[in-house]
Amino acid sequence: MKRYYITTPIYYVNSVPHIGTALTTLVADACARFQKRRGRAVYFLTGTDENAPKVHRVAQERGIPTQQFVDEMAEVFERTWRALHIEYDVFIRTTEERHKRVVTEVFRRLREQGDIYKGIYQGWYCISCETFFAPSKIGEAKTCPDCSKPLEWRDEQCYYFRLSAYESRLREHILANPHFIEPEVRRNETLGFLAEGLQDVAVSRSGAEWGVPVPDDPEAGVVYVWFDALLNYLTATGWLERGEAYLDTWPPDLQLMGKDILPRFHATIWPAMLMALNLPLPERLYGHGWWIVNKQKMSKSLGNVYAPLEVAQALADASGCALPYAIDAFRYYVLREMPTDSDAEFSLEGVETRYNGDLANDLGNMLHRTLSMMHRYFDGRVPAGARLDAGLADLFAQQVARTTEAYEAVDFPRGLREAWQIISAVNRYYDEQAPWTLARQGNTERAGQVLYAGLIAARTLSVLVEPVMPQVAREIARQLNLSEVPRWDEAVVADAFPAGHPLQEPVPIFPRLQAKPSAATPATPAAQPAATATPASPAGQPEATTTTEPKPTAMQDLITIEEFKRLQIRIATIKAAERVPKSTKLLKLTLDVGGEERVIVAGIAEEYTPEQLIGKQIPVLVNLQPALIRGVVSEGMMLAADVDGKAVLLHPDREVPSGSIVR
Ligand code: ME8
Repeated sequence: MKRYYITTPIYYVNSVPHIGTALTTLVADACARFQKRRGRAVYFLTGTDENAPKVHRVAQERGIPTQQFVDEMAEVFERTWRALHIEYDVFIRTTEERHKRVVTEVFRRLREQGDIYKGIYQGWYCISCETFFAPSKIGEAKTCPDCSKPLEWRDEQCYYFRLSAYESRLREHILANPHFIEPEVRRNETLGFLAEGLQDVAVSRSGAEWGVPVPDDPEAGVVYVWFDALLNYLTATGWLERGEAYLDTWPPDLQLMGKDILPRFHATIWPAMLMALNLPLPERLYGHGWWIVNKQKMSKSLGNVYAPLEVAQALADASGCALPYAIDAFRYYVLREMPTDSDAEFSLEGVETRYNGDLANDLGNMLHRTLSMMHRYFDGRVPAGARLDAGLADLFAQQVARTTEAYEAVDFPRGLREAWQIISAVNRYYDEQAPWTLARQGNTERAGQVLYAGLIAARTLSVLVEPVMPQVAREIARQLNLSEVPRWDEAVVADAFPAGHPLQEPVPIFPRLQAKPSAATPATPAAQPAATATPASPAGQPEATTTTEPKPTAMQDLITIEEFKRLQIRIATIKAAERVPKSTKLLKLTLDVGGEERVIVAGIAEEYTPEQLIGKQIPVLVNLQPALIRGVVSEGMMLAADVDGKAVLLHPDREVPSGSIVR
């Protein structure tokens, strides 16, 4: 069966991931998870665009060999995406040999069949947008029509791709397939772009030293980075090596990107290249709007470029929310506020407001108060005979259908609004029925019936939020004592909880924000986030959650063996060690924990040099919540003896396999 193939753009590695690139990748992850939940086999591709002149230029400015620079940056992207709970299937890098082979092969084929021909290029090039512009499109100032940066003049021999030959076929395809380009506004933009007439595009750059060499013509330099980059989507299917088998993935079902790179590149050059290769076109191209910050475009010079993990960490610090759930809360904000047709404002105040309102007050509170009352009045067990009212069952099913339809249309803001209607319905139902009063008056049967609606709603929400907040979904399921998040097509089951089903103790997932989030630093705008007023609990509802975590118990408290067993300590072998920039105390250690690689940050730089550590074996607590330390995601903690505040390393008595359990 063909897999549902989803792609993001591959990102230039001249800068680190930010909320813009995170947006597209998170939307793609949510779509991929949604399709998986619905039972489809999914193939989710993301990666990095490394052969660009601007990438080479930045590496040179920093005095780093370009290959080393792109290796390091690709790792930063992978780590950031993984830390954001993004579950891609393949991470492609355009410096990989398999990709270069595809670029070479396609260039040769199109040249042989006359779709690529040699000419002279005289015109302007924007290195920031990596785009050629005909002299007719350029004004007096010689600046880029897209980004306004100064252009470079090019006068060189080059190869052209015969884009103009595909203009009418492209127009026909767009007109005949209303869903090929979405949303509507992008489709119209593209048709407008085509109406201006398509010119052939330069697809090689002479004199350039970084990129895929033009095949069989060393004088011609390298292949134009966009021609190279677009082919990543084909490389990742194994098109060149797998014969017909690549059709288990090809063509893409959904290609996601920002509006900046849709009309000119993904909706024009890309399908024309595929037509020239006689390959089926993607089913759907979706171009979302941009994040803007303080009503302005994000840019390094304005200092308003947010780093996603720092936003999540600031939220965790300010609220006391565990980092995995704060990361999910960030994901929720991104998908709830995502710019679809037009642009949308990103702000830390907005993150806080959604967190306190939608997550702490609505979702968290519904789960918490329902479980609290189940424990208070029913000893934490589902009472016999309870079942969801038919009216509510219909309403829940209708909201699931609406959410499904919106997610399918990549409209997560609408999908989440529809899902939250279930929470509002339960809150209204509780207000009307007052189960706490029923229980105190001895009408436990009716109280149980009412609370059952809250349980079913929480179960349904675990399904609907999974694409957006996977860890939160799992935690909701755990508190409901379900072995896993239910399947999408079983999101509403009126009698899902049998009589006697034991429920876990409620644990607040989203403690309310009390403090101002500490500023999300390096990549943070000057503006500080505003403190958000804590919305009061709904009046007269004694069971509204107390969301603060219990204070840690006193030091002398003894722990049980069960508590000790929760600590997963393993022996790790140190594979690499380096200083964390601008820190005298911290080292970044890359560990082998039994076939799995982990990075941790350890405060031992004053006692040990990186060189002393390579190959050493140390005990590491591996199930510690990840923490962002000086821009590095630390995924565990090494254990060492503390001698007058100085760390002294511990080693096993003899060498043991990496990953050995300590107990
Ligand atoms: O264009 N708001 O890479 P890139 C929303 N390598 N999304 C944004 C954004 C913002 N303010 N800023 C960036 C490239 N994005 C090429 C792609 S694909 C074959 C080659 C997102 O690193 C959005 O998805 O400049 C945009 O399309 C992408 O980042 C551009 O990433």
